[in-house]
Amino acid sequence: MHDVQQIRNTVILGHGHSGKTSLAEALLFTAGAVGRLGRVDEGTASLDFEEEEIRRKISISAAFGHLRWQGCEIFLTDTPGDDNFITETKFAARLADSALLTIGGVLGVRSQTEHFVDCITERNLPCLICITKMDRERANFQETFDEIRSSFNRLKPVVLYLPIGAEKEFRGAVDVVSGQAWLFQPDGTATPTEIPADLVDEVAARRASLMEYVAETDDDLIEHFLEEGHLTDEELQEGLTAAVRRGKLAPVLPCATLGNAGSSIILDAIAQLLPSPDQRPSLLGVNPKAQEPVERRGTAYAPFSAQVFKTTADQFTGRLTVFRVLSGTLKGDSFYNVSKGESERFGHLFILEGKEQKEVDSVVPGMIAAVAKLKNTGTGDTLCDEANLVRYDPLEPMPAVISYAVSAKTDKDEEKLFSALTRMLDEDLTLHLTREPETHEVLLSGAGQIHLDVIRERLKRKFSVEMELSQPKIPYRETLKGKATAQGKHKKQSGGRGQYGDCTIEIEPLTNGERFEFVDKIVGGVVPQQYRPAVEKGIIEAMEKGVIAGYPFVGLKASLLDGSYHNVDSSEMAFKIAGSLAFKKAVLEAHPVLLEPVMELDIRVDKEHVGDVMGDLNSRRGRVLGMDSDSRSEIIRAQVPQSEMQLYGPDLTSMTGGRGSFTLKFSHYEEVPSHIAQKIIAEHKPTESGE
Ligand SMILES: Nc1nc2c(ncn2[C@@H]2O[C@H](COP(=O)(O)OP(=O)(O)OP(=O)(O)O)[C@@H](O)[C@H]2O)c(=O)[nH]1
Ligand SMILES: [Mg+2]
Repeated sequence: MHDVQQIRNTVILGHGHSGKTSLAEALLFTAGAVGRLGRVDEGTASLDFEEEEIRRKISISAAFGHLRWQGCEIFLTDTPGDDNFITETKFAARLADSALLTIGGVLGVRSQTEHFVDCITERNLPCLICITKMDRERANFQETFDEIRSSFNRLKPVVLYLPIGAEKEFRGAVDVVSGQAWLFQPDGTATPTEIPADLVDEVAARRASLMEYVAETDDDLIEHFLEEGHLTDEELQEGLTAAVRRGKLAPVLPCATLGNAGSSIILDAIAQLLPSPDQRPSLLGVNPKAQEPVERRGTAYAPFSAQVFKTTADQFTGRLTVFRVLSGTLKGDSFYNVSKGESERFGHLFILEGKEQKEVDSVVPGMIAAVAKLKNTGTGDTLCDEANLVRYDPLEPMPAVISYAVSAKTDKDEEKLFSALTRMLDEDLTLHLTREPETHEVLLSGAGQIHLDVIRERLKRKFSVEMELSQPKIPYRETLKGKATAQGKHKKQSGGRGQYGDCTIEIEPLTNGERFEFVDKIVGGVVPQQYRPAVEKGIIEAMEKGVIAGYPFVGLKASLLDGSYHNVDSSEMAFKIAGSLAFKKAVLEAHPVLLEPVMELDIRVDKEHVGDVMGDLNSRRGRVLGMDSDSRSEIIRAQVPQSEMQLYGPDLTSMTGGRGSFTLKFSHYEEVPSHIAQKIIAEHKPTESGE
């Protein structure tokens, strides 16, 4: 049924708003895979079908298209361009055989474009570059091309088609290789035409330049070129195809897919120039049992292997597992999940077309397939033939950059919320749920503000539960710097049985890093043995509640020095209260201070942003520990108080135009500077009196 040599699996990459979804829709429509040209702005795109995408007019999840062109079966993955959803884009890029990179004809290269170019060059993915929105005012093919060449020469861009007309007049393109000119038709196809007179010389010049580029990609060709001064038509065509398939040249084409202009030339280029799965290098994995490296080729006859790159949770249809077949043929009703070490059975095999699922009997390399209701398979898992084990590297999500304390809007929904969130963790590896032991809050962390907003909307739509997010509490602590002695006396002797407890304690800082130490220094029987542990308990309980700002008290050594008791009225309870009174009184005399958690921060930025990022760290009370650099970026290591890092993700994005990233982990506790501590203490006061 499916001929691997005719399959193309290509991922569409590009910065947000560069026209990826519109391009995919135009390709699907032109090839007859969908009945109408879907439009993002009208909410009719078959690939941006989720409500959260329609409302925002952006792509949030990878979506899949499937079409036939020139005898080829093309699997398209449309990806999100926004930083918030980049993890899924990276997963999709890692499992594709080739890429279409979109760059807008008006705005050109954006800072985020670099992420996508990295995805392409890291795997040496064969790619076509589509200069989009050529119909817009001020769209400029030549300037955009020059910009691509100066920013991303590593892609080796070459002009494959020259546009005919510009802006509103953009109406066709000339194939630089064959010299054939084409006029675009509203249905996305193109009809042959004469090269406009004013383009004749330019086409010739472009062809000469292309020839040189192609010749340079191959030793035989360059030899021939240098001898003859040119390549034959055949050498040029074949040399170009070979160079593109090996990722050595990236052809550039113009299009304006909103009016469906240029779709057929892009489809032609996908079919003719981009590789089939069996033309890509072998895949490297390991056999986990034998602990040996294993290679797999992308042919239908190799042992079956695949990798899961998306899992969706749906309240009604259940779980859908989407995977890319990497080698071999899958038929039947089960496979082996080597990452989990168990077989999984499934009912039907599907391929995806937008939100539709189409059942198929078997799948071969290059195909993106899906099965429903697997029990234990998750994103990143390798699936294979049980008799021929292979496991590929897992997919690493981008680190979370923003955290909020999460709770249900109404208390009764708490359980429902967390069960829904737990299901969502499954489908979204950038989402994390953690319980903070000190503040007792549950934190929801994600890839950015929009990401968490989308999660909130999805929870409401799919699980009918409303979530609230608030700034997480900072787990401050209290401690003391001085020494003090105080007496605590609890005495009540009116009516019924009285209460009497009296103790004197001395407190001082504990320097061994422990939270608490209690020393009994009572001589003789001024406080009977049985009441002394009660004093200790009273202090511990009071420590948990804190003294100056309501945070747990740490680093305390307390010595019980003296006290008195009453034969009838003394009790454990009375001594507990006396202990806590003595402690609270003593603390106020012992120079109490607040401690705050300090985080260790690694920031990656490019050189030009180092100054801004350092200046900003300074204003956040940060301390730079060191700087490092690798081939692509500068790495700044710093320590910054947690309270200054609350919205660092979005801030870093705006400081660096999306080209910065960071990781954060707890380092240690440190004293809060007194002017800041005063504010925190003052904020605590009103609730204390309200208690
Ligand atoms: N004039 C014109 N507008 C276009 C063209 N292609 C896309 N647009 C518009 O550009 C905007 C972004 O297009 P999308 O296709 O959603 O871009 P995208 O790259 O998928 O964006 P994200 O999914 O958010 O990353 C929309 O308003 C489109 O209507 C085009 O060829 N011409
Ligand atoms: Mg999109």
